[in-house]
Amino acid sequence: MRQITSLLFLLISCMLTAQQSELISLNEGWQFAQVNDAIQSDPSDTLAGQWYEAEVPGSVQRDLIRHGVLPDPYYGTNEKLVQWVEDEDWDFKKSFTVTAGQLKYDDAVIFFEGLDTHAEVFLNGARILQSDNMFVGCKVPVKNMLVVGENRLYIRFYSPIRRMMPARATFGYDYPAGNDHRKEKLSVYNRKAPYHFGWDWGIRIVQMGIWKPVSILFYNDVRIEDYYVKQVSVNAQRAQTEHQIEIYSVSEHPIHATLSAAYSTEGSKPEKIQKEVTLLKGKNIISLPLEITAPRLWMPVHWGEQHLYDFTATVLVEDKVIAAKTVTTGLRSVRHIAKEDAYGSSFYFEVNGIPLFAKGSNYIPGEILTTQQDSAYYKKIFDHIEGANMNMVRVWGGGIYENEAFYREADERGILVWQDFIFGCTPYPSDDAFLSSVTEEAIYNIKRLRNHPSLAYWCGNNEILEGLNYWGWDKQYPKTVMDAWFSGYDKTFRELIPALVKEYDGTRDYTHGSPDVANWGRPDLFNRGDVHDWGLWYGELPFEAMAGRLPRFASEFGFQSFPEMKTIRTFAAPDQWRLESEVMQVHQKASTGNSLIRKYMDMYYHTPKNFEDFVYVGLVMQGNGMAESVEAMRRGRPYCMGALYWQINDSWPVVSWSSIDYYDNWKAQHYRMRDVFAPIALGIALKEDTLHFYTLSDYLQDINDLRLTVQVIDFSTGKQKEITEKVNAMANSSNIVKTMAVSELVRENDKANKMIHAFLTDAKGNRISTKNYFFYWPNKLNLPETNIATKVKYADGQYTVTLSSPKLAKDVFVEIPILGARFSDNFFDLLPGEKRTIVITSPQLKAAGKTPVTVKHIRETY
Ligand code: NHV
Repeated sequence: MRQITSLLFLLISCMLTAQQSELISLNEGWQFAQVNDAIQSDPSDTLAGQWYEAEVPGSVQRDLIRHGVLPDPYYGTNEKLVQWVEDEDWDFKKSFTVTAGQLKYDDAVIFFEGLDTHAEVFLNGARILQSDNMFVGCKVPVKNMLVVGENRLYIRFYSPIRRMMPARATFGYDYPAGNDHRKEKLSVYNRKAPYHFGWDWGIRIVQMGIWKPVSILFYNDVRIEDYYVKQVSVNAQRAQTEHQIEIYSVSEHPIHATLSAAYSTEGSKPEKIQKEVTLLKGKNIISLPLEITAPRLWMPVHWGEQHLYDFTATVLVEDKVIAAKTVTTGLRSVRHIAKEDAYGSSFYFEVNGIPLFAKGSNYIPGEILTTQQDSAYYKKIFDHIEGANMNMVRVWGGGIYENEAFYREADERGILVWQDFIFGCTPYPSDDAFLSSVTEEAIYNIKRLRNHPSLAYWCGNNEILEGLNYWGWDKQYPKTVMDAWFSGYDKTFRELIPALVKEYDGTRDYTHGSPDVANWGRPDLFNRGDVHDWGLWYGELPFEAMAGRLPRFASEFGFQSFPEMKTIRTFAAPDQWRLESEVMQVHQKASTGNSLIRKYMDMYYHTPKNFEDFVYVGLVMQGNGMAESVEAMRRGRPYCMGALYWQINDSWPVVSWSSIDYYDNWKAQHYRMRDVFAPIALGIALKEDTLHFYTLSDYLQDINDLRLTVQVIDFSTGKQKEITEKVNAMANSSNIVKTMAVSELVRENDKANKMIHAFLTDAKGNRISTKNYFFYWPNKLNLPETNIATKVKYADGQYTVTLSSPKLAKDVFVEIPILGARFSDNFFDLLPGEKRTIVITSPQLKAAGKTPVTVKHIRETY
């Protein structure tokens, strides 16, 4: 279907006569230099400085690394060697040719989609732009400045540090921006990705440069500046849409035109609405209502198809198309339900009128060198999101408003997006100039993202109110400053931004910030809204405790681990493989990180023999512990309606809370999230000596022909008992389908030697969910010593590994020294006598080369 409508658009585009418009990329041919090198007093001398070729989109630091001027910042302690760049100013220049034909167009507009951050742009001797917000794209009309032949563009980027130092001096304090890794906290004055300044998982690289494409548009008469398909109301019977079309005219005379909005769907003739309009010079905003009966709805993943419509707006004058624009969107309704109820105040999402349990994670930019996020990157991150059965991601406020490709992947795969505005963990200024920049930024990004059906929710910021209330700033700053921050908070996040969301989106819900009111230190507030439950980890609560303090919606909770050894080897030599070594400390940004991992490991595991075992046990602990929390949340619906863990990814190779490391290696947690987020998952809870078996279903239909098998397995001798029973999985809910007294299964003094192995099979006998239940964590289990037999079938691109063990091998980790290889499964329990086959894929695997495959299990670590 998409092809048909794309063809329709192609046809319309072809009808746009060649002389009507011309769009030319200006990404090629840039050079850059440090200011002192670049500027010469004699203009004819400018080429004498040290100019380097620049990649656009890119950044100064990324280019300096590419040219070998800066070392690989991820290796060893190199981070400190790249810091000097942020204190310098940088110049970019390029020339481009304009033809006489191009100069004949009515207008020429240069579009800078993103300049990071303090920039002045010159064209042929005129200053055409000053900008200071990396999140705002700028269009500049330049027809009068252009000449036939060579034209010169020059951009000066000012150090965001030196540029904003006077703001700090006049404020008289440093903001409490704890994640900004420099003494002078200048991140707050810069409308620039906060994570560039460092984070508690983040390397600091405060970049400068042209971080988004640059282009020039030549056109006659009019251009369609923006096209919003506003979904006024959508249900299965009809979709009421309002097509808001922004047309910019350069004609001195009014243009009488026919404006139309059209779409077509498979099996039906194209539909359209049109209107006679008069376009005046400048901006014209015209709205066309369009009703679609029996729309094919866009559904989240696991709920149905992600149908997308292409809508095309055209401006016709005397049957000639003079401008056209197509928007791809899905028709659906999304509402955030926050209402008082018997427990407190609910927090959940309703899609097409159906309550959704949100399964997912918090997402950070996956590259510190932001522009390395290309289309392959977005595809890959969404493969990981989809691969773990998520249906929602939160684009967290310390990163960036993501690129188009991010939301397009989300649209196509049915993943809902919770979008923070980019503010986090510290108060910000709220003076008029600052707020006017924020206003521009909000309008620009709301307009840029509002056509995406995946975009579900706007959130003002991450944890600023939490910080103001609970992080002790009132003891460090005078009352006048605190008061100003509180009132600045209200002005920015309760007045300004929501008003802009209402005006420019008008369909989606907004919250001032996350969390709403609940605080992890005050479980009495867990009955209201969303919670960032850091009781696990910072609060040092055991994993088991999470089931007893369910929130209405967990928008953050997490646990750290080291990345696996093959990732550590990329940045640390063997003599650095110690927790407190200089290199490992550079790659552990959370001050209490190592001690907390150790503390939890002491609670649950025998002390690992060496560093490599520590890394492995830590991965397993994170995976199993987080799965326990997430399962409890899913079992806890409808009281609890979401589990978005902190955090899915990394922006460089580092110790962090992520479930996938920087080189795309799934940590144990990612496999366990895949299992516990499965559309139908089996859950087990122990309550008063009784095991409760749950079916956890996201499907919209009841599944009535499932079979539950419960086995008691002795760690050494294998299966001792088996019970099977027919069960159902009721649609979109969590239900207890069977209970069994523990005493029926295992004697008290046998709990350290036996486990419960339970699984669900469908009518055809296919396994759809498996769950191993242990009565204790490994330091209280009598895990047997055992050897795993491994057989590998080697083929190019794919190894098939068959494993078996005479006795239980717990949390088996299959390792190969190739970054980013994919495993059909990993970190699993191998039952006594079980034969299990897994498939490893990577283009780097060769049949002839025989890359070594090694295995490890918990009993071997002590
Ligand atoms: O520390 C992990 C993550 C952060 O990376 C990120 O900013 O929003 N984390 C922890 C918290 N929030 C977030 C909770 N913050 C605190 C916990 C304990 C004391 C003070 C603050 C994310």
